[in-house]
Amino acid sequence: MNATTWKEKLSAIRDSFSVSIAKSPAESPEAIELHFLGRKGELALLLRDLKDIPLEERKPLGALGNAAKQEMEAKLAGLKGAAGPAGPVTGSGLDLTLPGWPFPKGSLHPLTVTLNRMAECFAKLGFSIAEGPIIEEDYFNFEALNFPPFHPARDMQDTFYVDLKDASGKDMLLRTHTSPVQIRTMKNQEPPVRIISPGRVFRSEAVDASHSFAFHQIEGLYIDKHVSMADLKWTLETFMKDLFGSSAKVRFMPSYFPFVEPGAEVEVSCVFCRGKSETVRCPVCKGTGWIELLGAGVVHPNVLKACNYDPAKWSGFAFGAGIERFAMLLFGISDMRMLYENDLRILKQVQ
Ligand code: 2U9
Repeated sequence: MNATTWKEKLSAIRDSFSVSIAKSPAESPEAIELHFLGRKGELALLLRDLKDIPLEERKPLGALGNAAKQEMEAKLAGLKGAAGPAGPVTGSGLDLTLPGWPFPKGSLHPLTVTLNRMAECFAKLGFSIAEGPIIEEDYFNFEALNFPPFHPARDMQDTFYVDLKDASGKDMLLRTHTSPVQIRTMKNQEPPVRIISPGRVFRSEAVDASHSFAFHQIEGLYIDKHVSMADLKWTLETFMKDLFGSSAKVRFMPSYFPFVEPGAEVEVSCVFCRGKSETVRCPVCKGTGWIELLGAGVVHPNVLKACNYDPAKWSGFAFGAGIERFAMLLFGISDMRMLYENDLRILKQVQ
């Protein structure tokens, strides 16, 4: 049994204990006590199962189990009208001074945990967080990023337009990436710049196990003197090793994005089979040993010029990734839609 199953079982015992208590006196307090707290009662049997759980996870579970036991004992004592001298016992056997049932603790959403972990890695490398609007102007989402009007590269990102116009009369849109945040930052700030921009983005795409019309991205931008592809490679390798462990390797494959030149797709060595799916084909890397996780490149001179940065003086790298993809790898989630359905089994697995 693993820790999550153990906690679910404890929660189920507490729920059925509450049901029994509510049925009292039809169910006698003594019978309830025997059933739940007796030597062979449900709680004792569950506490015995702790021995199958790894030592480091066992301690907090033991504390949870003991807390549940104390609450049940207190509740039964109140029911029997034997709360002891501390509490005023009413005629009904109800002690109103007893502590209430603790409210179940919430947990962070897997996407939030993933973003926090990624942001922490980049914080160690000196990146700070920048945020911006979700409803954007064509200029910040496309034009300043070297997508001229009617350029076919705009079709790479099917866009949702909204019924609002910007100052130049163009339709506003839901940002298709978080890159406009970097454009806004560069326009407001002198170099050097070292930022990550996490946030929600929108693309008109059919929903399936690995696509959604609304998802989350994290992008990074580093502008300084003499920044090169080598700096990009070191930064992403350091990030991947921090996130997935020191054996993670990174490789770059040539690719095209209008805002970077050269551009690359970045792959990490498979964190599941570690490239060793010889007998059974690894479902994550499909037996290739590599997983595509990011896009990246050296910032295009046209993008620097649009932000009034002199490309002869300044250079930089940028990268982008979907946070969902990282969350699925970190928490072993096979279908992206599970991240949006609020099923407690998904939400509770992350602490
Ligand atoms: C500025 C200049 C350049 C950010 C970059 C990518 C490559 C990329 C995709 C990964 C998966 C988006 O979520 S995804 O579909 N992103 O491939 N993004 S370079 O480049 C920038 C950003 C800002 C000013």
